[in-house]
Amino acid sequence: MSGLRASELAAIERLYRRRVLPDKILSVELARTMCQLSLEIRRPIAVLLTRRGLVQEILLGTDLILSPTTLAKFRAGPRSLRGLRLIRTQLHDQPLSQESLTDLAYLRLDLIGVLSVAPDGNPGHLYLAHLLPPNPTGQLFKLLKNTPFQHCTISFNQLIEELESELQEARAHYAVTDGKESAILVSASPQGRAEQEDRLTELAELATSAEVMVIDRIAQRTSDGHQRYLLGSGKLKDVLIQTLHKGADMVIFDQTLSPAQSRAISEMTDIKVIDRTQLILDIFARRAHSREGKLQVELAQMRYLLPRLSGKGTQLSRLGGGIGTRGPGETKLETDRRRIRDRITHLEREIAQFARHQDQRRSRRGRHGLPVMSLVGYTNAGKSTLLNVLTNSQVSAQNRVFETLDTTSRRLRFPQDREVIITDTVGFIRDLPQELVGAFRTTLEELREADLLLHIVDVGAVDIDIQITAVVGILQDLHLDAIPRMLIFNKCDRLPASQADALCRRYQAIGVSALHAMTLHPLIAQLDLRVQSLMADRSNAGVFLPSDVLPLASRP
Ligand SMILES: Nc1nc2c(ncn2[C@@H]2O[C@H](COP(=O)(O)OP(=O)(O)OP(=O)(O)O)[C@@H](O)[C@H]2O)c(=O)[nH]1
Ligand SMILES: [Mg+2]
Repeated sequence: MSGLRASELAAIERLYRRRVLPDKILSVELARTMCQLSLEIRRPIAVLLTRRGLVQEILLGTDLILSPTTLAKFRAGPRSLRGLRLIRTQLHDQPLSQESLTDLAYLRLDLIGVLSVAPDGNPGHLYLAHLLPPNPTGQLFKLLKNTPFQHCTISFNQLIEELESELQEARAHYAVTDGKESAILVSASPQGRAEQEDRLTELAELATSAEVMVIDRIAQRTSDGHQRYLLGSGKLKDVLIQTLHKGADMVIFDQTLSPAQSRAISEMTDIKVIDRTQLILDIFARRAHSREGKLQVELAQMRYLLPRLSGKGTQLSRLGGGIGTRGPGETKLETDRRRIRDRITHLEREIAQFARHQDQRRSRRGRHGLPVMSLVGYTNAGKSTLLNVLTNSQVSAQNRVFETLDTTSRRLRFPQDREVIITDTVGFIRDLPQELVGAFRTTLEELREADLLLHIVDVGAVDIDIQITAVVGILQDLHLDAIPRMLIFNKCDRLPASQADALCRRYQAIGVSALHAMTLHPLIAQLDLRVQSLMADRSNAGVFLPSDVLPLASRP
């Protein structure tokens, strides 16, 4: 409030003492004083009024940034209004600006109004707008007919009551989410349209896998990835407005939000905003069944959270329950950095113990001398389905990403009693969050034991090159690229036979359809050949080979 005299400041401060009756938008006295003061200081003055008619905040100028106290005290959800209205004076008589309407929508104010100051310092015209419930025309707000202030007869409490009940009704019609959380997906990157769309499709699969209903997707091309909010503040407001208007519970960004960006966004809105990594962590938290898996997910969540703590502890509670905060970490969200660090150390220790046991398990298995073949590949490629059909097992296989988290090993017996161990592991995804690669290192350590990696690809996926490259990249990161690999194109039934054949030839892959056991013969024959040569190599190297393998009944 620079450049003002002490007397002017005192007069402005006194506005806090004013009360407005519940059925009035603004009292005559308050309107008069605001207009006179405004003329005196040659600046707009705005008051934020509560439903009880108290002045919550006074703002000078036209920028509207609510204080953290106000944001925390008056919350707005997608289906409710904030319970605050803003009335601002203006020295020139003009309709509500686009900026004001944006503020109305993204802050979900009860009402926004501008009151023109007449040249004699009296209240002039009053321009008003309020939000609309979701409607077929997609209109966000309604502009009320402007009137001279003294002729304004609108009863505020009646208006707001009607509006609230319309919002409730519209909610029943529009947001049919079966009690699920719902989200708007946003990609903000310099990538081209097609690539962004592909990625949004994958993000939608991830959301579905986390049981989040996708209400809309927004692709925004940005030139610079290092913005304060990941995308421009105007565009971010747009996204938040859409989210609220369509009744979504949260925004999910395809790009990773830096800790600074997460904080900046959470200061601007109380809508839940998460990123792809948090979504993936959430899915992992849902799917982790084994004790080790749970520890690994919790470790990843803690590592992700640590730099995002503001130190105030309030940032975390902003996230609320549900997506992005689910899982073993849930009860610890209120704890401070120190306790999270302690927890991380503890988890690391426990996981290291598991890793030692796993080594022992592996060496026991190693004694049988059976070759190990590990299924690797993009998530949802059909790895578990293939393991099931090859080994007559019942590992869970479903049409949703990250179905498998825990490693499973089964025996596969070929004719002439040759046997191998086949292991199924967690699927890969492009840009696998670093937190997860680190946390799943022990699970992925299993792959180190493999004599052969069976790289399973969903041949019907729109972007098989991207998926293959992502998997190969992760194998390189894990230093597993020296292990021989066999490329297997699964789900050939999804393409016309000629097209599937052509793709298999082009990539030198073996085509199968795990859903149709008959199609597996060429693969089994190939695997048998590889096993024979593996065994031959081993016996040449003097490795012990069991002449007669364990009976199938003792499958692990
Ligand atoms: N059309 C068709 N669908 C298949 C085939 N193989 C698997 N599927 C389906 O693909 C979906 C994913 O299969 P999963 O075996 O769970 O895939 P996964 O690679 O183990 O996936 P994650 O564990 O999530 O990494 C399931 O709905 C399967 O029924 C196939 O040959 N053809
Ligand atoms: Mg699986």
